[in-house]
Amino acid sequence: MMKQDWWKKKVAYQIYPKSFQDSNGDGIGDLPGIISRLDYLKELGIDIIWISPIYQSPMVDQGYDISDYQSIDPCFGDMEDMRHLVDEVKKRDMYLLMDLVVNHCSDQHPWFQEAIRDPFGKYGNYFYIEKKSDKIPNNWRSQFGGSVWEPLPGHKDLYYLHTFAKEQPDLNWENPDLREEIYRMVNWWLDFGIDGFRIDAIMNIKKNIAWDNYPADRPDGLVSVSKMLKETTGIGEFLGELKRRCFEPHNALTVGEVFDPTGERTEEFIGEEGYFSTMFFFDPIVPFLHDGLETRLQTFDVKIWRDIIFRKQKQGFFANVIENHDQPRGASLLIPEGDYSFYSVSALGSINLLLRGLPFLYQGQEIGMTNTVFSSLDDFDDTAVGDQYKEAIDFGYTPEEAFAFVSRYGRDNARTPVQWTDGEQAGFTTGIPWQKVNPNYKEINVEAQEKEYGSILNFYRRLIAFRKSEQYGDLFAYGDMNAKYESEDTIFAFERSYNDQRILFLCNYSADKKKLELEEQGNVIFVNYPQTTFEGNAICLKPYEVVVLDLS
Ligand code: ISL
Ligand code: CA
Repeated sequence: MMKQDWWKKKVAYQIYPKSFQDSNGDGIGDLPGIISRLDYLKELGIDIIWISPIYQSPMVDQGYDISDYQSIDPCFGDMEDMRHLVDEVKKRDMYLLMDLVVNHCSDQHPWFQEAIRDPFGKYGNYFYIEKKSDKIPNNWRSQFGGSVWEPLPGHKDLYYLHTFAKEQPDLNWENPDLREEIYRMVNWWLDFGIDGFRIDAIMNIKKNIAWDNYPADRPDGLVSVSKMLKETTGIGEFLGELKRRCFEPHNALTVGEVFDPTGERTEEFIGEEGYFSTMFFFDPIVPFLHDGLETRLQTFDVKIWRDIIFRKQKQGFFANVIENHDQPRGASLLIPEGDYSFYSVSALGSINLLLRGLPFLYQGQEIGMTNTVFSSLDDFDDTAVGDQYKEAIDFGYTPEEAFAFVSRYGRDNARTPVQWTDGEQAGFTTGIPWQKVNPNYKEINVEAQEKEYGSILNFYRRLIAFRKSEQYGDLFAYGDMNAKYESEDTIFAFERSYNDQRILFLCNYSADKKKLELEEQGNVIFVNYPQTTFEGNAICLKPYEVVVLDLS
């Protein structure tokens, strides 16, 4: 039987702090803003909160470039606010995860500044600094485009490695002194009172330090650095040590950002002896993980999506997401255009919450926030968008198609401010928001949905309460999962079972009605339509109807 860790019965929520709630009118969300919304999250049924980075940062990559790991960026508040936040979270019996970004830091971090001053000294060895040679620079392309090698400022013949932006130099995990420094910092935060971490870009920490070239994959002659990461072994030594030195002694909850479409890493990473408590299940939302899926997802195919999910459900207890700060809004990616409605959004939410795994909601998901509208490339703030656009052009898209592509997949879609009200700037700020509010805030906002029983928000509240209910909580947390009615292309159905309890989840993920002969009858225990229609042994499902039956 599956291990019954406490967190498996919980529901988690990601806060992207810049866009959550501003408290002082500077247009940037902050810690006091988060504190002011804790009751809202509690009422929604959230137990675990993950906050994207709030450390001191020049914000080249919105906080994923850290210049001091042990202080809070002034745009978010200060250490006292952080203390306050931790206390307020605990007071509500909730848990707090910070974002652990240790593949790289900021080029403004004192370590890197010291490395520039003395590349061959102690801090030079905290980074990958190499002499120019026939191997350096090699042909690896950074995740945000261009070479991973950048000349070290002030040193003609030296280069440093960055797998993301050039302002994010990679930390040298091969160096035991660097690792010690990281462990000290991680333990400091755990001692401070946080409950664990979401762990950023962790697969990047182990490099092929022979710096071999790989076959180019685009006209720029470079190859995505992910190719090297995929083929390099030995990361387990670092991750095992990190676990033993930090996570284990603190009994921390850890969620790895691990891309693993083949599933080969599941057992090693999140099995009984795994490095992390769990890791995100990205397969169904990150199109580039699958050959050809990108184009198919543009005309969304429920069968492909469902089968990707079913393939890995049994392998491990993953963290389930339909969106995050790096991906489009789930309601825009996973619901065909034109089908957006209370029913489709609630169906998507039900799948997110009732599958096996730890569900993560992303801020605004609970009110059905959608992708936004961009009028030109200037509308984007994200450092990743330039290369996304170039890649689309390289792929053969026209400039119009390439713009449509980044508008659909761009990370800024998920980074617009949370829509709290239909007032000025959607109630996010009294000033000018750092990122434009999605123009649909008049229709889609928290305040309006609180007042309406049949809103998406109130549906999510009932859904989360159902998932955690006395009667079915153990079943959803610890129960098995078996796919059902798989030969029906638009039916998303599965059985969950635990001890002698069994439920059937049924969803007609389509805009057309569907009559389905049932193998077994049961009591209706959860729905997204006011009425359920049976005809003999069949159930007549309306568009995007969800029905959960108790079969026990
Ligand atoms: O964003 C992506 C694609 O849209 C990914 O390739 C992303 O770069 C990758 O998932 C790593 O993401 C994490 O680390 C990055 C940061 O920009 C992302 O926001 C973060 O989630 C660098 O720290
Ligand atoms: Ca602010």
